[in-house]
Amino acid sequence: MPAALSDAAFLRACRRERAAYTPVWFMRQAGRSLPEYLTARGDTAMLQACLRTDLVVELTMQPVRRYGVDAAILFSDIVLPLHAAGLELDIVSGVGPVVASPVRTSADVDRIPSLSPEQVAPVTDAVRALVAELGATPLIGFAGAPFTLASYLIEGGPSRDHARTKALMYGDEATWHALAGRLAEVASTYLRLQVEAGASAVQLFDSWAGALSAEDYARYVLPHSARVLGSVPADVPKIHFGVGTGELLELMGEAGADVVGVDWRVPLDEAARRVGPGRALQGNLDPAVVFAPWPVVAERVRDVLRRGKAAEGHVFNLGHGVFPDTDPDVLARVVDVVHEESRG
Ligand code: 1CP
Repeated sequence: MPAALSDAAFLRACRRERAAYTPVWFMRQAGRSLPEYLTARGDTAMLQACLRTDLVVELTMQPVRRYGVDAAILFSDIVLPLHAAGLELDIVSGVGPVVASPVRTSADVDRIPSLSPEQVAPVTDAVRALVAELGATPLIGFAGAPFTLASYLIEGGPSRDHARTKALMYGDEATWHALAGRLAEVASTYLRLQVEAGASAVQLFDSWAGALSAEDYARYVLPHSARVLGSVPADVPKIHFGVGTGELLELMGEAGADVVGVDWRVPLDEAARRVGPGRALQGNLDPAVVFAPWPVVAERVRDVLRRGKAAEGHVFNLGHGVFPDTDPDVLARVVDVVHEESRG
């Protein structure tokens, strides 16, 4: 890795080293509120777009150019590797991932294919092109964690309460572990391929893990996520994120994260106490705050920065993804305030 890249503020903060300023990027910075995104994607279906190298490169670069963020995240989706491996699913506009036949029995689990490198060649080609174009700006690769992926497969689509997922988990533990094990294998392969192609950090999205108690998370989920994170080379920073995970922050760190992602519900100084030493934090401006008048936004940004000082390393982010109707100019101003204030 070139020295300028290795020395980037984002990677330094992930490694809990002093950085010249607090680095910032936004979950879902690609493919949301940008007019240039809508123009570039046109009527290309989401999963098709994720497998077009030229589009992935362009859509990943757009927020870097527009906002001056300190890291790029690959334009893709957590269900992309399952689709590429041959599982029948789609991303329905305005809904999210939808699975043709939900996975609920051990025979269904056996249908889940493993992922081979050539199936995601357009993605790894995009990673290589991006690394060349990004220079000293790090590229974050990502995958969906076994629980969050399993929820889509078991429920058949997005779910608020994850009731069927929990029913399988609690009622048929062997099938649950078989399913989570397969998904861990797909996620590990997908992350390894992105890292080999040049991604300099990875994020494991367990967006819906907050639906579980700490006890259930430890028993049914943590071992599988730990396997995924453990499969990534030690020198590649690993971010582990979920929504509503205030009660799980310590365990999500123990699963093997260098950086624990925190949603907007737990202030970062309290999150640092819960996570304990040896890990950095990422977060955690409420994504709805950007709709408030600018002085309120600026004060909230400063508050996140102040509380983030309690962590051994801090990567500024939203507490969850950018809302689709967010004004891009406000996000650009947030980046400026984070940089100015943290330069001290
Ligand atoms: O962050 C970025 O800018 C990169 C792009 C990205 C990422 C990181 C997309 C593009 N998806 C994701 C990850 C993802 N996908 C997560 C984890 C992050 C999170 O918690 O937000 C999850 C849960 C999904 C599943 C998903 N895909 C949803 C959520 C549905 C639900 O259960 O509520 C949706 C709406 C999608 C579709 C999707 N993914 C990405 C885009 C641009 C879109 C919209 C595509 C379209 O509708 O045309």
